[in-house]
Amino acid sequence: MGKIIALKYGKEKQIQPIFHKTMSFEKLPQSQYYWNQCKGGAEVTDLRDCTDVDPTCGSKVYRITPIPGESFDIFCYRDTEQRHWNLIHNRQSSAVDFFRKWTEYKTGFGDLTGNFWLGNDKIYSLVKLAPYRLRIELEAWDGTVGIAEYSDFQIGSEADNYQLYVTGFSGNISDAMHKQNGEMFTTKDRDHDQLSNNCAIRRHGAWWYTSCSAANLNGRYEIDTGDSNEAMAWRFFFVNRQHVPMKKARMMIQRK
Ligand SMILES: [Ca+2]
Repeated sequence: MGKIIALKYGKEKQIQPIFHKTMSFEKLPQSQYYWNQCKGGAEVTDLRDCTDVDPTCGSKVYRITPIPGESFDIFCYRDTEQRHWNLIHNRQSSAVDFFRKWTEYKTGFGDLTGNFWLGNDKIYSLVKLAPYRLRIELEAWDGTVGIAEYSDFQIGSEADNYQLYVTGFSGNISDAMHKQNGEMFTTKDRDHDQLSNNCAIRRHGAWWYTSCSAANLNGRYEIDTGDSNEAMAWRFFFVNRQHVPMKKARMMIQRK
């Protein structure tokens, strides 16, 4: 399972997804989440995550239980192929400030139906016990839409500083997450990046920075008036543009 990632800094790191497959999801306790209403008013119970939401059910907030004893609300997004995704990040305006500290990225912040970060602990609860894929949808200020999908996505626990494992790119834009693979999460108050300074401060965000990033989706919400190191940006979204500020961005994961 181990994967050796050759970095540019003259060393190698071993990136290893850890799946604890000993737990059984068939043993989840009976759900009493009356707000998990679907088409026709039918109750959706025992939702492990959005992947299990019936295709006829719409996009909205559901209560899920990815791990027995760990339940939380999440926005389940149904795509054009009627597949539901766990939305872990969404940005569509400047209404929510994303330049926040470690504990806020740990627990999550914002509005699940608007701008938000789900929370690193919750993302870890989702990916801890099963393999997931990641999909990133972006929209530039001129309306151009970009999709980046990764067939394998995982993060570590807080003890591992939520180390990122992401690979298997496909899509119609550049692979800007590649540089972040294997990195730990850095915020303005917790520096785990490769730079002598703090990349979260330099990029006005929080991310799996190297020194620093090709994608910066928690950066400042800015109108595209040119490349910006601090913006919510994606490198080479447009050819020959280094850090292209995005108008919309969202990240979602789905169990495989
Ligand atoms: Ca640093």
